[in-house]
Amino acid sequence: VRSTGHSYEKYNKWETIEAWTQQVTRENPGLISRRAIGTTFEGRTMYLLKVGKAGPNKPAIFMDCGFHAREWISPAFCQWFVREAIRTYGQEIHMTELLDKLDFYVLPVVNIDGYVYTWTKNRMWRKTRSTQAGTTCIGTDPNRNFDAGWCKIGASRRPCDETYCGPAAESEKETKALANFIRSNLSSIKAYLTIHSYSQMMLYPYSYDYKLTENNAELNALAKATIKELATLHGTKYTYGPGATTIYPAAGGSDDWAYDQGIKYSFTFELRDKGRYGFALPESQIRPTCEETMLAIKYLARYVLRH
Ligand code: ING
Ligand code: ZN
Repeated sequence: VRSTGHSYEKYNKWETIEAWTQQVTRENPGLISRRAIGTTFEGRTMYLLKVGKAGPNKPAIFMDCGFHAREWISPAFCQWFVREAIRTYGQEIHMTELLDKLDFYVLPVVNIDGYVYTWTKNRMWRKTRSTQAGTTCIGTDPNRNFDAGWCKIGASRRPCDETYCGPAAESEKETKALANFIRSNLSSIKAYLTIHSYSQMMLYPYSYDYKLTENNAELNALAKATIKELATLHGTKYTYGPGATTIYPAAGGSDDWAYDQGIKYSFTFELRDKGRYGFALPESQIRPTCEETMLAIKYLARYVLRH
């Protein structure tokens, strides 16, 4: 018999994560606040946590998890991050400085409907669960649905495909809510981080084109240093580079869109592993994966704070 309670070292179902967002906020009022930024196609509430010590005009880092339903290690990492933030604030100098000087916006699960579906019907579901007239196929790929070279490459216009870009950019309630939040907070958001799995990569724009960003040299150096830091804990090897040449060309991704909004530090993380377990990463790997990823995110955040 499995407990229904929340655990940072297990994969938690959505209702458990939802209850956790409320509890962790209640228990840490000086460090966490929670707001709803929208609702999903099936009517679930998208909760966003703001993690940081209150202060005027703080810069912010936005991080989301759970774009793709089957990438369960991703929401597990967002939960782990919040726990580590509250556990180590006032104890560990770097986390203390980070939370004193900036805010982290953490969206624990973007594609909640899809995530629920992976728990109830199909563990390997990727897309949202939206329906539309004219097809019986369900779902849009949320990471092909942003207005960044929308559907021009590495995405499909066929609703039955896994990389369906949707009927229009931001057609999904979930991507629209995320984009609206970022547009409304552009003056404070200095970095955009989106957590996926798997393949152990740190990607930056562009994926929708082979062109390089204006700050490509800086992003390359920062990614190199960040994955070096990640590897110090368990020796986990990451590759890094622009999405189009490092993983594959793919338009409509959130990192490219955030970058083109003016957020100069925009990264997609592809967490463990490299394919042995793939999306079905065992729960025994939640701790080591989250620990090493914490090092990477903290390193990146300190860099952003200094720049
Ligand atoms: N990988 C990403 C995907 O959406 C990606 C890779 C990153 C594409 C950034 C576009 C932009 O296909 C996974 N595993 O989802
Ligand atoms: Zn993904």
